[in-house]
Amino acid sequence: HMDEYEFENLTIDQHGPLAVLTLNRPKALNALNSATFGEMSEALDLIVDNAEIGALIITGAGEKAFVAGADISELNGLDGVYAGREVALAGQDVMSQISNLPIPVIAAINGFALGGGFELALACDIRVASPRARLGLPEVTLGVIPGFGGTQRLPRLIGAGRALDLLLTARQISAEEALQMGVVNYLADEPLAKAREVAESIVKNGPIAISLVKEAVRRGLDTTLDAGCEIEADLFGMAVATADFQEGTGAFLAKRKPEFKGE
Ligand code: CO8
Repeated sequence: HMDEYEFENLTIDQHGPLAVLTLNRPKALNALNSATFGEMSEALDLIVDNAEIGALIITGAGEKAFVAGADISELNGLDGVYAGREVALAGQDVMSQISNLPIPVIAAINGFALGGGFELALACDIRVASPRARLGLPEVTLGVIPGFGGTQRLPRLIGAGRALDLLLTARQISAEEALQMGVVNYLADEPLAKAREVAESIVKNGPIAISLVKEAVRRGLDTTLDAGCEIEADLFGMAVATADFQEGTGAFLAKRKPEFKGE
């Protein structure tokens, strides 16, 4: 059982088919240092290897912050083009590990999501935020740029114009403004509870279909419409070849609830 695993900077809990990964470094408002990235990567491996788990929620411990960015004291020690590039690539790997998971990932943004914390939320599939959350990309105020996928994922999500405004001004936005922009999907006083509710509504569906939807969207964003539609047709074919497809369509016709087996 996953609750047995001990990490220093995060916890993982399992509630039936839902896993919750909670970043927990109270002394730095859950900022991401290299040790935390290493633990995240290990935790994600455990989650993906656990066939019982159908969805993952990522959140931050405490009232104040989801994640206040990359760890600035660690960044401050970086020296030279090569070192900077390596740190960015290492963080990007973990972000990609999240977006490539075959299960849906929901960010429950309970407070500040700044810099790398915003980028972490962007690597998730769906975002739920507390009305008190604040989001922003303050990197340029520190003389650096986002390095964990933010310059790429944000414009894909909300368009280049709105993304460049946030990237260049470094202004913090309220959760309400983030909702209007389409950065977050839902506002909720209890973002973790709302994230659980959203996850529950996803895990009722066919797990193979869910993972194929994620793959189709992810791969389609990297290519042309025609090539993306070809990817969709390939993945549609794979879905049609599953027992879950027989079950889902058969259950509809028999007027009963489907019981998906992930086969
Ligand atoms: N890194 C390290 N420590 C942090 C960070 C951080 N990102 N954020 C907060 N802390 C620490 C503070 O230093 C403070 O520690 P201490 O108590 O020892 O002084 C403690 O957390 C509490 O923070 P504050 O006292 O500052 O709390 P406030 O309520 O006054 O302010 C804020 C809260 C507004 C969230 C404020 O802490 C803040 O502005 N934090 C930094 C936000 C930021 O700029 N984040 C972006 C970092 S850059 C980044 O993420 C780049 C990613 C790409 C890197 C690519 C790699 C090459």
